[in-house]
Amino acid sequence: MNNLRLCRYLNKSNDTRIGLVTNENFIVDLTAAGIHRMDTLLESDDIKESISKLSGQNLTKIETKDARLLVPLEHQEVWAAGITYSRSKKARKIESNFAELAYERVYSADRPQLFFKSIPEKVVSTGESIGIRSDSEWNVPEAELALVINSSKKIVGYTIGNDMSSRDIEGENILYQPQAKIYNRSCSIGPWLIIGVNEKEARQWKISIKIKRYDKLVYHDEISVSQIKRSFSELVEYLFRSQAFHQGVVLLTGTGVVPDDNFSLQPRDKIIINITGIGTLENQVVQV
Ligand code: DO4
Ligand code: MG
Repeated sequence: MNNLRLCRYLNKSNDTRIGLVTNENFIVDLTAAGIHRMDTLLESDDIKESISKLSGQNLTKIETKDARLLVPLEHQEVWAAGITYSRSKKARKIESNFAELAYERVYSADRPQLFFKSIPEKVVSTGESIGIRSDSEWNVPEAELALVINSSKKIVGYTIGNDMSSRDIEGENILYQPQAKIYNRSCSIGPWLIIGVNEKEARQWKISIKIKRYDKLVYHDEISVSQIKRSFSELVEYLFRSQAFHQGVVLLTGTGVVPDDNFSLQPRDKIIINITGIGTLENQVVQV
């Protein structure tokens, strides 16, 4: 069985379903086959095996266009790692008034920077609006590979995350970072989870971002996941130190693509993030 693309979606009757996205633009309705929760499925010892057992059944398929993709999480908190790429370190040192040394040190320290990003209810899905703060003048997206981790600390899948940030607020004082990172619609995750890929394969993926303003491309860049300084297991090990995640957790792994210092998002900009091996996460900007 190839890698699996698992999603949560709303069907035409507005029911939330768990689905398997096929290559032919169909979604197989796994809820009809008895799978009601993504987080429960992610706890299973062998997710591929659990899904393949269902393939004998006559499962319902719907066309992707008839489904609205939801955030592929239910109860998982969202955390994020920072300064995991040298590009991110360089950008923070420039924006910062007096915290350059903190960024320099955390890049090479044993302990990574890990911070709480969002409760799952506040995350937006692909196709929904993503927010920029109304009290900030300098807002950027952060395109990041997201690790999907179950309660036993196992990386069971990957998805795409956007860790929106207000660079002027974070730059004014490092202690304002939670306000730069956590506000309404400050995080998007999706479009689905990829199951069955190991770290070595995921490190070969490329993350690319495009920002369109009135259909004109105003920014684009890309980076290889291999540029992440730390191993995934190292990040997960620190995240679970003295802390349990009974429902699992999602960890954004940091950004390696940062727009030029004179760039800020505007309402109605479209942010398109692609990770080869996963798919595309797309959101339009709204001021919140
Ligand atoms: O302290 C800065 C946050 C860093 C971050 O979010 C990133 O590198 O992606
Ligand atoms: Mg980030």
